Amino acid sequence: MFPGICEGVMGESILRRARDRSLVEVESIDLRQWAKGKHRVTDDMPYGGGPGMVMKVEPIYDALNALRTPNARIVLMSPQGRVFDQKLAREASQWEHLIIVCGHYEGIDQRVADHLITDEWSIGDYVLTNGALAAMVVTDAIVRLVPGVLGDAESAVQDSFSSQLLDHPHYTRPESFEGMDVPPILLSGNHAAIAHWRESEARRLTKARRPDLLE
Ligand code: JDE
Repeated sequence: MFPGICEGVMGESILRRARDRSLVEVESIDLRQWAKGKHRVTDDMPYGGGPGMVMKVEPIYDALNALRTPNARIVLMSPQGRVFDQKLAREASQWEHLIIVCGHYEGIDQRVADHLITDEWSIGDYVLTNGALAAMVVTDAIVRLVPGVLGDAESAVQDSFSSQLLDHPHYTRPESFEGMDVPPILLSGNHAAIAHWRESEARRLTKARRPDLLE
C-alpha cells in the first residue's frame, strides 16, 4: 500500500548501489494496481464484527498471480511469523525470487496466509502500522549478504552474528577527548593482543547483554 516507503529505503546508500550495479533487482509494487472498482478498495470490515479493517484476499491473489515465478518464495511480514534472524537472512540471500507481502490494518484475510504464502516472518515482538517497514528491514539484511554488494571496507565477514557474538567496541581519533581515553591496548601496535582484547570484550558484552546467544 505504500511503495514510497520502499523506494525511499531502496533509493539510498548500499541498497541503491546494489541495484544500480544490477547485483539485485528490487521492485516495490502498489497493491492498489490489482484493486477493483472506482475506489480501488483493498480492505473491508471483519466477519464476526469488531474494530479495524482487514486486507481483502482478491487483490493480493491477483497481484501474486501476476508477479510470481516458479521458484518464488512468498513471504508475509506479520507479528505472527517466524522471528527473522541472521541465519534466515543468509538463507534468503540465496533465493532466486522473494516476494514480500506487506500487511497493514489489523491484518490480512487468513486465506492469504493459509493458501498463498510460503513463509511468514516477524521482525520482533511489537506491532507496526505497516508491514512495508518490516519488509525494508529484512530486505536490507538480505541484500547486504548478496555477493559483491558490500565493498571490502563494509565486508560482512567480521560482523556481529557471523561469530555468534555481539561486536566488540570501536574507537577512532582523537586518542583523548574531554578526558575520555581510548583503551591503551588499541594504540599498542600489538596485533595479537588487540585481537585477544576484542574477542574478550565481545564475550563480556554478549554475556552481560545477550546471554541467550552463548547457549
Ligand atoms: C512484523 N513484527 C511486527 C501488523 C497488526 C494489530 C495491528 C496490526 C499481516 O498482518 C499484519 C501485519 C502487520 C505489520 O507487520 C508488523 C510486524 N514483524 O507489525 C499487523 C496486527 N495486530 C498485522
